[in-house]
Amino acid sequence: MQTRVTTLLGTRYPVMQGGMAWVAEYHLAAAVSEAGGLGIIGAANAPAEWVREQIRETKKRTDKPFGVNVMLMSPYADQVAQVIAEEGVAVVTTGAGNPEKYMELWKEKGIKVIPVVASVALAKRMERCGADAVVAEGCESGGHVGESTTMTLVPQVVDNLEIPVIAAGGIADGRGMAAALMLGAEGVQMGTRFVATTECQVHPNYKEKVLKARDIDTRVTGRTTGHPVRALRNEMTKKYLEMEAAGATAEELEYLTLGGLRKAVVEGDVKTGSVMSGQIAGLVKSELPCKEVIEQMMAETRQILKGAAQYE
Ligand code: FMN
Repeated sequence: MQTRVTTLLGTRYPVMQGGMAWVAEYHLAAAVSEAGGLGIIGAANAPAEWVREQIRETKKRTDKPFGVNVMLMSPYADQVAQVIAEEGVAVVTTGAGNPEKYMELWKEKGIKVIPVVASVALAKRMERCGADAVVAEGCESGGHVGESTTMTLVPQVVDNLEIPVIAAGGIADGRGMAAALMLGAEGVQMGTRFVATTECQVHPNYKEKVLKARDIDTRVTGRTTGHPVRALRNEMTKKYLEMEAAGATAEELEYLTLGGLRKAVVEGDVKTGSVMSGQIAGLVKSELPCKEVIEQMMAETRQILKGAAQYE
């Protein structure tokens, strides 16, 4: 399937794996790229040398394009931006801020810059500052979330931009992808679906929790602090939401989640850790290799798009 996104990314399919803190390391990124999508290393708050090593390990496993997700609020963002330019990757996705100050550095190296946005205003600002595409991420998604749903956000971003739009949030199969294309997106990014893959290195407890999740099992914590995060409900989210309702301060709440994602991903503590996941976890019922996830999804998408003629 060819869209402006496959041309931009240099991939076979318009499918990206979301950069996920602690989750998206080189095994996963390389597997997604080898399968024809765009694998992405999640740099999050990691030091630049960790990112360099991840890029090099990914290159050992695939000669296909892959990307790095840069969290612009990271204390290491400047060094990470530099490492990315030095090592050379195909794509950078950015979150939590404005990538404008790195644009020249990356563009000079031919790196495509794709900010993740949750509003039309931010999407327009990113296009003005030279973004090659945007990921429009709806609040169904796992991790940090905005206000709008994918269904409402994507067509509004599409209407306001010239550059291609990639839809994210709540997509895990061909039905979701076909719907995203119908909304005007030219590609999709998935996080939660890729957590439950063979190549994903998260602790088995984390995968099991995603696989067992039902439709209503996620919770959004942190609305009162201005940093809402979606995760699967557990002891931590229960306590957090109770404390939030009781008027706890941002500091008290932060203490509860400090290192929480690492605890869940690395140690498998899915009770008191933060099991970030999107609402679509309820649809994810089996752990599969990335190649199967992508190929099944593409076959299903094509089938649905063909069948769409019945509504004429
Ligand atoms: N997005 C980022 O831009 N940076 C991150 O560090 C990040 N960490 C995430 C960690 C987890 C465990 C999950 C599930 C998502 C994270 N995300 C992050 C969002 C994903 O990149 C992706 O956009 C999102 O998961 C898409 O929605 P979905 O989960 O419904 O597929």
